[in-house]
Amino acid sequence: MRLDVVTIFPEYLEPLNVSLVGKARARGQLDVRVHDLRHWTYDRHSTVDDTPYGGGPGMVMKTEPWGDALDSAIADGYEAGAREPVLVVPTPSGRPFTQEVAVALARQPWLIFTPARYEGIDRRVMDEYATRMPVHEVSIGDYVLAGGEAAVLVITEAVARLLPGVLGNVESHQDDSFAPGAMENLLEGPVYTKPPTWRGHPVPDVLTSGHHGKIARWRRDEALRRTARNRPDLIERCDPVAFDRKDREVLSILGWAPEPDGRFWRRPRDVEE
Ligand code: 6GU
Repeated sequence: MRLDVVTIFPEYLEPLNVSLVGKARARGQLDVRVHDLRHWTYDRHSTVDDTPYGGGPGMVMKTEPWGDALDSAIADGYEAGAREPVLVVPTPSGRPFTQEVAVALARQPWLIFTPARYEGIDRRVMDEYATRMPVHEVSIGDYVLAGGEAAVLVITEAVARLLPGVLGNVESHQDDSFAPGAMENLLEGPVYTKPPTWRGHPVPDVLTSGHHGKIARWRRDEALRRTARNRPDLIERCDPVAFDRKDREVLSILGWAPEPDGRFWRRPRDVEE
């Protein structure tokens, strides 16, 4: 997979040299090119932004540097044999970046990222490239970052670990908390390793019992507990056929009850914990 990133902070992308993504690059599984947007400015101050038409606070990134930078990265990629570029535009106004989107992006041969300051890029840039390639505007969550670079790191890591041969264990991502279809989208429960007791905290007995059936059931109970506590929205969204008798028992103990349609809703509490 080829990745191009156009940014005014190339050094912000240094983490792409480290860990999983760094190793994937070293092995030739990922070809990452970071481009300095200011290279495509021609004035003394390397200006990349200007005041917004229509007024208002903040600045808007100018069309010309982005157009020239993207044209250059795109021409470069095609010359290197890359095909079918997809433009990924990090913006708090984008569609939510989910595991499903990560899986879809991991199937693409070439991603071009355009991290911007949050007031954003002149709309005509996206309109122009949308005539030549798919453009995906994505947000990594409901908060506002000062710029899209951190989002590029997040998206790249989520995508790179899905590429064939990048994760050591092929099955590692099939039971990810948000893997499409996996565990009905429950969060993963807690994990333990040696020593058996640390500072007076023992590992739960069931995990050392050798009872595979009991271990699987315990893990599922823990997953349900953690999901009910941290992400009640995921329980409410679950298709009720995904819950077996024991699941229902656990949810009921946690204060959940089935609606007539079968979906689970948190029972109203007298006192909030
Ligand atoms: Cl992708 N960019 C910025 N600037 N802020 C964000 C974001 C992206 N996703 C959530 N907040």
